[in-house]
Amino acid sequence: MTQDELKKAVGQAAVKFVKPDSIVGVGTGSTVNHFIDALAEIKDQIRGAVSSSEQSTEKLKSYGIEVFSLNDVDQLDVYIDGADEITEHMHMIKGGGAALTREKIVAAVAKEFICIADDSKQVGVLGQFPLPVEVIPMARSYVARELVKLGGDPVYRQGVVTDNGNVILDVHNMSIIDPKATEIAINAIVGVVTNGLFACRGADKLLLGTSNGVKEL
Ligand code: ABF
Repeated sequence: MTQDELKKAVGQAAVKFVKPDSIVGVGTGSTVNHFIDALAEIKDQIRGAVSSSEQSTEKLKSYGIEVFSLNDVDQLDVYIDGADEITEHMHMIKGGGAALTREKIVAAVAKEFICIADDSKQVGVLGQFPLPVEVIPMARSYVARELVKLGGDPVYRQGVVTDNGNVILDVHNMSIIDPKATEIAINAIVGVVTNGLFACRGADKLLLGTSNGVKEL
């Protein structure tokens, strides 16, 4: 099976975790796009969605799925989202799609975070994928210097402005032995909005697309 077929399989499998008459937390990326396609098939069974990006909002609305403001929702039963890397401990690197801040906000509100990913995303140690860090534009150079002190090689993601009007530094060669400690240390740098480590709040369940079918971990 191709990677996209694996992504489609997990996107479809995630629908069974959507509760009737609920508002669903929806992530961002190509795997999530398959989930949205599948969600559209049962749109009459849900109240709507809270979205983690303008990209997902546009797709949800194109299917006639109501998109709610997170401020109008007390809590979410489930948040469905992809990842760039995920470990056996359910720690992730996310943000390849530049949506990491809103993804982390919606994930924080959800009772259950279900990650959907093809098996190429499963890693032993995080960091092969450059770690995205969302930064207030005026602080970009200062944050880059601070990230170097932490042992990383930050690269400015040219031409990308996030939905929140910020910029992204992709940090290469980070030794992420303790994901929670690294997440906290990067967030402590003044000017950092969010970083793409989802370890303090990791996934609760992983639907992994493999050539032998979808594994629930
Ligand atoms: C999104 O899913 C991002 O956080 C992450 O970068 C992306 C993975 O992209 P894809 O599903 O397209 O492989 O949540």
